[in-house]
Amino acid sequence: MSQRYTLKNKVGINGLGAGVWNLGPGGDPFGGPTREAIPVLDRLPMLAEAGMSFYEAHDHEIPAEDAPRAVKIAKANGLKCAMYTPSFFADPIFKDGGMTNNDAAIRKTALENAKRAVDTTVVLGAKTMVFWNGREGFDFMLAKNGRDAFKRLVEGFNKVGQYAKEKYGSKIRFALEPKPNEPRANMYLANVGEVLYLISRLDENVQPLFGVNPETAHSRIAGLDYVWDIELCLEAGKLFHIHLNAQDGQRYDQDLPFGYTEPLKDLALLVVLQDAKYKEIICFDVKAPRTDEQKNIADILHVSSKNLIWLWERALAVDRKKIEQFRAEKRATALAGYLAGCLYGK
Ligand code: 3MF
Ligand code: MG
Repeated sequence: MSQRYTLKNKVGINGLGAGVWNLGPGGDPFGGPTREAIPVLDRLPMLAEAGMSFYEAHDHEIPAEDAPRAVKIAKANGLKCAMYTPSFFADPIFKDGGMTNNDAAIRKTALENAKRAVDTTVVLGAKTMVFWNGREGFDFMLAKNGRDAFKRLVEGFNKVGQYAKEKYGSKIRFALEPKPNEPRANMYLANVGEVLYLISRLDENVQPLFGVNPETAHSRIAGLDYVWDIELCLEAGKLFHIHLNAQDGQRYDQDLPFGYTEPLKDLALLVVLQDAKYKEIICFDVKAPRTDEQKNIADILHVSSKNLIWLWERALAVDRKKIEQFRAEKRATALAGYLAGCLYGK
C-alpha cells in the first residue's frame, strides 16, 4: 500500500483528500484539453498513489450506477470517499441554476438529482454531501427575483434535508460551499455569511444537518479573509468540511497548490484549526494546471500536501502564549513579525 500523507497530532480524522476532478485534462474556457482525459475511476488509484487517503466526486463523474465499482476500487487502494456532490453546473439543463431556476420543472429535476446523490453518498460510504452553488445566481438584472430565489434555496435544502433525515437519520450531513462569482457574474450564497444566514432560515429539524464547506480561493476571489471565514464557521459550529487551495489575488478561480501564494495566512489558518481541534477531513480542491504534463499530473497534490505538512508543523510550534502577550501589549505588528519568524524558521 502506498505511503499516505498525515498531519502530526491532528485530532479526529487524519489523512488528506482531493477531488477526482483535480486530475483533469487541463482544459480552460479558451482552449480544449492539453492532456488525455483519464477515466474517472482510474483516477482513484492515482489519488492513493499520490498520498491521499480520501477522494471526492460529483454525480457526473461517478454516477449512481458506477458507485459499486468505485467502492471496490477505493477499497482495493485503501481509499475512502470524503464527500459526494450533485453537480448543478455541468448539464446544460442547469444553465440558469437548479434549485433557483425560474422553471419549476427544472427545480424538480434538481431536487430529484439531489435526492439520488444522497443515496449515492451513502453507497460510497461518505458522511458528507457538498452543495456548491455552481450556476445558482444571475448575470442579468431582474432575470430572477432574488427574494424568490432565496426562498427556493430554503425550500430545496429543506426538502433534501428531510429526505436524508427520514431515510438515513443523521448519517449524512450537508456542507454548502460558497463562491462569489464564476461561472455566474453574481452567485447566490456568495460567502460564508450568506450560507450561515441561509442555514438559519432552514426548518429546525433539518438545520443541524447543514454546515459549510469554505474554500480558500473562493474567499480570496471575493477579497475576503479566509481565516476569518473559518473562524466564523467554527464559532457557529458549522465547519463541516474544508477545501484548501491557493489563489493569486482577485481574478479567475485558479485552484493553485495549497500554501503557494499566502503562506503566512495559511500558517495562521492552521493555528486556528489546531486550536479549534478541527476533527473533520482536510481536503484539497486544487487543479492540475494546463501546463503540466500527464506524467506529472499529481505534482499539485504532492506540493499541496508537503506545504500543508510543513506549515502544520510550524503552526504546532507557534507559541500561543506569545500571541496572547502580543495581544495584551497591543503589538499587532510585532505579532506579525513573530509569525513571520515562525514561518521562516527564525
Ligand atoms: C468550484 C469548486 C467546485 C466544488 C465542487 C464540490 C469543481 O469552484 O470549488 O469544484 O468544490 O463542485 O462542491
Ligand atoms: Mg471547491
